[in-house]
Amino acid sequence: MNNQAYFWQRLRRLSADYEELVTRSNAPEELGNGIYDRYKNPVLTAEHAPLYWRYDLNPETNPYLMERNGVNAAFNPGAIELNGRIYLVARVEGADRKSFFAIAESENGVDNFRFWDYPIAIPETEVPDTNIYDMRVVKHEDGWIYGLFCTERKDPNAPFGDTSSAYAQCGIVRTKDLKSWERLPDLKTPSPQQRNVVLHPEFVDGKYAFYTRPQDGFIEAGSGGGIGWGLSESMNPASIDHETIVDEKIYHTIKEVKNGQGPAPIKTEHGWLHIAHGVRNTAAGLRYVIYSFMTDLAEPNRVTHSPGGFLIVPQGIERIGDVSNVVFTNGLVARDNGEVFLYYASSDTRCHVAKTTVDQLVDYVLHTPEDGLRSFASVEKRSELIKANLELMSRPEYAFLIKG
Ligand code: M1P
Repeated sequence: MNNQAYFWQRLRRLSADYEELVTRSNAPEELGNGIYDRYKNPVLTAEHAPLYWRYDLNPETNPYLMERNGVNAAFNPGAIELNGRIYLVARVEGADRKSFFAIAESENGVDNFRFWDYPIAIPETEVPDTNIYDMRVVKHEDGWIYGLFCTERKDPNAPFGDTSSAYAQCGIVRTKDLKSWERLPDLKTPSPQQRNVVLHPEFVDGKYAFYTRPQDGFIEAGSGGGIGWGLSESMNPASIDHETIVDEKIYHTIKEVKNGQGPAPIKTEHGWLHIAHGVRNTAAGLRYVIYSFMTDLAEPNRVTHSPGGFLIVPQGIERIGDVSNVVFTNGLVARDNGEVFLYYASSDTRCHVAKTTVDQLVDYVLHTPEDGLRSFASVEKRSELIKANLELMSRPEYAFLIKG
């Protein structure tokens, strides 16, 4: 086969495979856990990146149709609903390890996500970002849509030869239409580094309110005690003078090493419903799970309910990827009809959706027991449940349930 024929045949095949992937319908897994339904297929993967992002499509300059600009992963998306359509602001990672943001759009929020033609060119500040990722997209009551993300730069104090020390801060952009983005100065806080910073959607005491994640180093939260909180007079520039801890990391829990706010919380009649990630250590490395808690409506920095354990834990294929044993969320859509699309990524590789409702999440958060922090307390709690259930199971309507 001559090169031209090879090129066109290969392009047709790639195009057919791509179309099959992006038009594939998705369905919830059967039964679920009563809290949410995971969907069978990931909603976004590296392969969802359009062919024209990855290949030079000119047979003269790329006769072998080589993938020279590969995409490694599509994960950790911010999410927003606008005019009934769902937009994910995904973290796309190129083969060169640089992450960037790109918008993928879907009508129903569970499948047929297609990237817009171009990724977002986030304007730089005076100190250019080396890497940007994990945007939390928030419709604020001031009328702007803000995007808060992690900006990573090489540590200027790294000794000669140290090519991996970095520092993380919170970058901020705003938009009205997801098309044109204005860069604002990075958030200033008293902490040496920041990641997982999220803007609260409403003013608190007339100020902008932030969930922060103070950390001593790039990876280690260190003395940064958990999900933090701070207020700023303005967004341009945004500056927090005093940081307090909302949800602390705790020994021998799912958030022992560190934790971080996920998307902006959902306002419910019972309080602000938060989805977050918690990290613990294992002999096989860090394990990231998703958990939830609720804070007071008038004081969004005061926890009122804190179910013990995880809400979402990596399962099956989710456990495997570039950074294995990770589920992470920074995007959800709570629709006016009460439905919630919770977007989460697995192992820093791909994005999934779990569908639930505000009612289900509220029920889960209000009525799931807290972590007793000791094995004895866990057994006590479980035994109470078993006792109550065994009593129920002596009733005729439970006769089909086999004991033991
Ligand atoms: O690799 C897992 C996650 O690690 C970071 O989260 P955290 O700051 O809580 O450790 C982030 O880089 C996140 O993007 C990544 O998914």
